Amino acid sequence: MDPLKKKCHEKSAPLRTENKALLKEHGDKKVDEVVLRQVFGGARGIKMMVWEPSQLDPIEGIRFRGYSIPELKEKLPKTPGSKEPRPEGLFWLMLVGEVPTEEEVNWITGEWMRRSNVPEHTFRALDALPTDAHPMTQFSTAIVSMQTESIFSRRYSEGMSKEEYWDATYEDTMNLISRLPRVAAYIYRRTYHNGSHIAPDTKLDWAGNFAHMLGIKNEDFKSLMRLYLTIHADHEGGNASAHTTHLVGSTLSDPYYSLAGGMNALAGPLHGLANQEVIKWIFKMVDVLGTRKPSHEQVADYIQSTLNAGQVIPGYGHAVLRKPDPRFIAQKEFAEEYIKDDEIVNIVWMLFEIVPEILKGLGKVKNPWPNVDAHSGALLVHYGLTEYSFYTVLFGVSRALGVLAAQCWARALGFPLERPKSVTSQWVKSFLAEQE
Ligand code: CMX
Repeated sequence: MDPLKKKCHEKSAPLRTENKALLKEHGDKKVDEVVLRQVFGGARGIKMMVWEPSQLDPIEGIRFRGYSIPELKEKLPKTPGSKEPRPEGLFWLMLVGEVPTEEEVNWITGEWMRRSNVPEHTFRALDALPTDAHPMTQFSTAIVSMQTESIFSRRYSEGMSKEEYWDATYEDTMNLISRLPRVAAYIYRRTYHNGSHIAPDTKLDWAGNFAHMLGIKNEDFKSLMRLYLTIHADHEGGNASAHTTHLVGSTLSDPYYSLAGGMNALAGPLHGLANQEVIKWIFKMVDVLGTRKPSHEQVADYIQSTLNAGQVIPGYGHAVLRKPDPRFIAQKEFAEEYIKDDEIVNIVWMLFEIVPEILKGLGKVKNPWPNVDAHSGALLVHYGLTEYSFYTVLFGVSRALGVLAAQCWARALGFPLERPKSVTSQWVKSFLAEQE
């Protein structure tokens, strides 16, 4: 058994026993109350699932196994010559709850390279799609097409015991994560660079090699990818991509089907697609205003015109957060350190000064602050990755780390089929009548 898998088993097996005992004793304890507003309002804030890799605080933001983003930046092993944490280290942390050593992170890097072979039919499936198919359509297709390789599915049909589910899920998780950068880079190169593909560099780490296969030759861009793929990895279990992956997985669909489901949720403009919407909106703004150095008044007017048109300001607001997103701040700090006087970055910072006041003025927006998507596009544009339709794929490659680590735990802890209750409007009316 490989060292990570062994550790995962050593950590999860006793917790499963502990949880069983805990539920036997406290199973009827009330942890939440649900009001009608939540029933109609997208189940905001209802506690209804257990998610081990990370937890989100409305004010502090995300913590991965208890560690904030600044702490991760300090504690996770780095690639020599880069100051940014390696996503491999975050995956180890999310999976087993321990900050890995450099040796352990190097082991994952090697393991993911070893497992990274993408089946030939996946490339053929992608080639069958028009190159103007949205990159998220291509990404989702590629993930489902690789389901033919699922070890979980094969072992289930052979009659696997429940006790082994976690083991097969771990194998699929490791294979799937290993392959995602190749698939994503293939989509990028076929869509925007006439299919001139770049072979992997087996000496590089997971994120560095991804940057290399995208074809952007810049060491700072490799560092950006390390940071980007770390901070987008998880945001507890209730967000749409995580929850969808969890829900699909709860039917014992394998990690390929589950992740594809999660990616389809990420592709929505209120979720992961917002990163492309932000830069699209900024590009349109500079086009309409005819300048890349707009004044405060011009930007404020443009924001107002977007709101007047009945649209949201992309990159602002959040269903849980009530402060500027630490993932936004981490990207801002990266820009402050690596990027000097970039016009689009300057606009992003200007928006940070102007948008919150305007949104507060609407009186209905619960969080007027920027989220993770408000900054990422400007950084990518700076390094020449201007094709914004691709941005959500980058988000997806990262998000796979958290949602698949969580799926390993869901199997290890023996979580059941997810099945909440729905009601009809008529039921609500009758319920209220009875109350009166
Ligand atoms: N611009 C304009 N209006 C906004 C807004 C924004 N950025 N954020 C919220 N609002 C509006 C809502 O549309 C809603 O209006 P109505 O009552 O007229 O429908 C009202 O404010 C209340 O919404 P809320 O409770 O503050 O926010 P929700 O929890 O319902 O939604 C989110 C959260 C993220 C969908 C919303 O803030 C939004 O649409 N933001 C812009 C899109 C975006 O950046 N999404 C990315 C989120 C991060 C991620 O998942 O990647």
